[in-house]
This record gives sequence, structure tokens and C-alpha cells, in this order.
Amino acid sequence: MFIDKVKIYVKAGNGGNGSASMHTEKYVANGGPDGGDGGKGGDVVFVATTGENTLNAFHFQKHFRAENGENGGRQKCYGKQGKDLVVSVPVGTVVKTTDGKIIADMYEDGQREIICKGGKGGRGNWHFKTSRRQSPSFAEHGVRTEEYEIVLELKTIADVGLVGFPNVGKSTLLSVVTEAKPKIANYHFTTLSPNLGVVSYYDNSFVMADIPGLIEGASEGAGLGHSFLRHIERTRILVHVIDISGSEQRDPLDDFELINNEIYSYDATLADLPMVVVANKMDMPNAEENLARFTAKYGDKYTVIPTTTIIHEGVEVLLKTLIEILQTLPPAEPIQFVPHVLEKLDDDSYSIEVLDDGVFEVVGGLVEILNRKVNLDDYDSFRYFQRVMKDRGVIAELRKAGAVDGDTVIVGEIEFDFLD
Ligand SMILES: Nc1nc2c(ncn2[C@@H]2O[C@H](COP(=O)(O)OP(=O)(O)OP(=O)(O)O)[C@@H](O)[C@H]2O)c(=O)[nH]1
Ligand SMILES: [Mg+2]
Repeated sequence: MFIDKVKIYVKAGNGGNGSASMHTEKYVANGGPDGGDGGKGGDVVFVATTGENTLNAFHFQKHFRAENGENGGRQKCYGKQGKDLVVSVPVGTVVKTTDGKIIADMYEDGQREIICKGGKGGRGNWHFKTSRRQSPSFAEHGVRTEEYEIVLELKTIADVGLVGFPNVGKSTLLSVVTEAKPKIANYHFTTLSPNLGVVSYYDNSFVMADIPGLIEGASEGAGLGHSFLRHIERTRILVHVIDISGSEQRDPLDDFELINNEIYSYDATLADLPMVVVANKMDMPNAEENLARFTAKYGDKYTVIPTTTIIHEGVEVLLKTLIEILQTLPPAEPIQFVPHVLEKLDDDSYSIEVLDDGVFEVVGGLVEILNRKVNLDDYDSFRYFQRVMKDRGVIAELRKAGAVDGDTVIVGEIEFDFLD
């Protein structure tokens, strides 16, 4: 099993509610409001790690929820913050919404990203004490967070990607130039998931990825399909390995054309990547003649390096060539994107509370938005406020709740007489 794309669910913690407690003490009458604030909910945080190179773990666990913040208590006691939930994902994981907006690119080892933020804690009742309202019996609710369905997509990050038909010797090459121990066997599709290895050559090192074999129609799903082509999107050089001896009765020149077609029809921008050709299995019959035909046709356009990987022949020339090319290329870069944020930026909901006979309060996110924006000394600003109250249906809701002309309406810091 190799999973490189998976849907999971994430939910940050809810904010704890503020407390509506009243101070009580022996011999102290009406000690006033002393309800503490609720704690912030925990965040869901992703951390990139090189310790994993599949998303298999997410096949078994799909729900990730951070802890809720605790409610505030009496005596202005703050609620405890919810713990963050830290989730490890392999380096190269791109985090997206189900409709494809990028939330994060987990590009570097150790990189941390907050995927969803915990809800703010609600304020305790003592925040709401005013000259008119000495004993507020209500407190703010913490922000309730939503659960989001998100998509993780692994796009391997490597400097060099090995591509080619099945059984041409890609894994063998990786095994002789790196410490990686990929499975090697004389049949097609031995490699079922990309393998990574680090090539060290004198003072240089780079990462090489062995991509499962491609066949005709791969870009439309044939063979192991095009899902693996996603792993070459983030390489800097492609090494196209061909069986130059044609030991499986295919013409290596046809193989070369065919695989290139698949790659470039998957993603035309891959044509911009430099490509080096490894003509492998030079020890086999017909290799020399085929190599001559191949270089006659493609020698001007491509660097062609003959190898017999099983005995390490030609491998050193290949490494030198790759390092030379890598040195001329700009360093690999993370995906360029404007991060999509998984939260309601401004919660503009509201509800109405009846505080007393003839006294109504509008509470909720809308109030915060209004209070941030409204300056009562400014006529235009007050007009804006009235308009929003009407447009958002607040006036109608107040009437439904029983408000009549002359009643008092409180909206955060703003207090006014209800008048239709
Ligand atoms: N004669 C000869 N055989 C080779 C050479 N390189 C690899 N082989 C053999 O070719 C077969 C396939 O090698 P792999 O490295 O598994 O090929 P692959 O391209 O990774 O194949 P898939 O994973 O199926 O795509 C194995 O039996 C290897 O021993 C070579 O230079 N000469
Ligand atoms: Mg292989």
C-alpha cells in the first residue's frame, strides 16, 4: 500500500465560555460580577518530517481534533487553553481544500504550519459591567470552530527524478548511487511507490527519486496511472532511463518518445526541466547499435550517458554530469501561492438577549464588528450603524423579541432608544 493522496478531517478546539458568576463573600452584599474568561481552543498544527515518505498513516486515522478551551470560572478565573494538536506529515505534503485551494506547502523538514486556529475564549461577565448594568448576568460564549475536510497530497521533493519504462533499471541505478535499498527484480512494476535516496559525491550531495515505471497511457491512468507523475513535478532534473539493448523486444527509441509524450501530456511545463538520458544495459546484445542510432537522432538535444548499472559502469560520469547541471540551476522553490485560511475571518452572527423589562442586548460577532467600526459622535458613522442593524434584520428581530418604541437597546458599547 502506498498512499500519496488522502482526505482527512481537522477541527481546532472551541473557545471556552466566559463565566457569568457573581462575587459572593460573607458579609459582602452584591459583590458584583466576577466571571472569568474562557480559554482559547487548541490549534491543529502540521509539522513536516523527513521520517515518513507516504501518507499511509492517514489511512487509519482521519479525524484530528484539538482540545477545547475550558470555561472561565468564578473569581475571574481564566479557563485553561486547549492543547494544540500536532500532526506529522511527510516533507512534500501539499495541504488543500477539497476544491483545490492551497492551505500550506509542507516543504522543509521541521516546518510548522497552523492549519486551523482554535476559537477565542468568551469574555466573563465582569467585562460587561456598565454604569447602567451593574450586575450583568450573562457572559460571552467562546467561538465554536468548524470541522473541515481537507486533502493531503504528497509531491515528493527531489533534485533528480528517475523516469522510464518498467524494468529498465531505475531502482538498480538508485541502489548503486545512494544508500537506498529499493526492491529490484526482473519484472514490470517492481517499484510501486517512489523511493528516495541521497547521492553524495565528493563535496556535493543531492536527492534522487526513483519513480515507478510508466507505460503508454500513463497520463490517462494506464499501468500504475499518472498519480506517480505528480512526484516528478518538484524535481529539478529528469533522468530518463532506457533499456538501450531493447531486451524486451521494444525499440528504445520508441520507448523514449512514448514516455516523453506521457510526461509532457501530464504537464506541459515539465518540458522546461533539463533531461539527461541514461542508456542502460550496455552489457546486453544490440546495445551498441541501438546507442549509435539513438545518439544520431537525439545526441544534439540530449546528453546521453551509456551505463551498465549492475556493474556501476558509467555511473560516475552520470553523477558528474548531474552535479554540473544542478549547479547551474536555481535552487528548488516551494509552490507559489496565496495561502487559503480555514476560518471564518469575521463571525457576523448575532442573537438577542432580553436583559430586563424593556432592555435588550444584541450579542455575537456582529457586535464586535460594529463596535470596531462605529463612532457615535460621528453622524455618518451612526447612520452606518443604523443601516447595518436594519439590513441584517436586527431591528426586525428586536421587534419579534418584544421591543417597543422607547425601550433600551444595547449593542456592545452602544446604547440607544428603540425607535421604529
Ligand atoms: N543486464 C543488465 N541488467 C540490468 C542492468 N540494470 C538493471 N538490470 C536488471 O534489470 C531488471 C530490472 O531492474 P530494476 O532496477 O528493478 O528496474 P526498474 O526500472 O526499477 O523496474 P520497475 O520498478 O519495474 O519499473 C533487474 O533484473 C536488474 O538486475 C544492467 O545494466 N544490465
Ligand atoms: Mg524499480
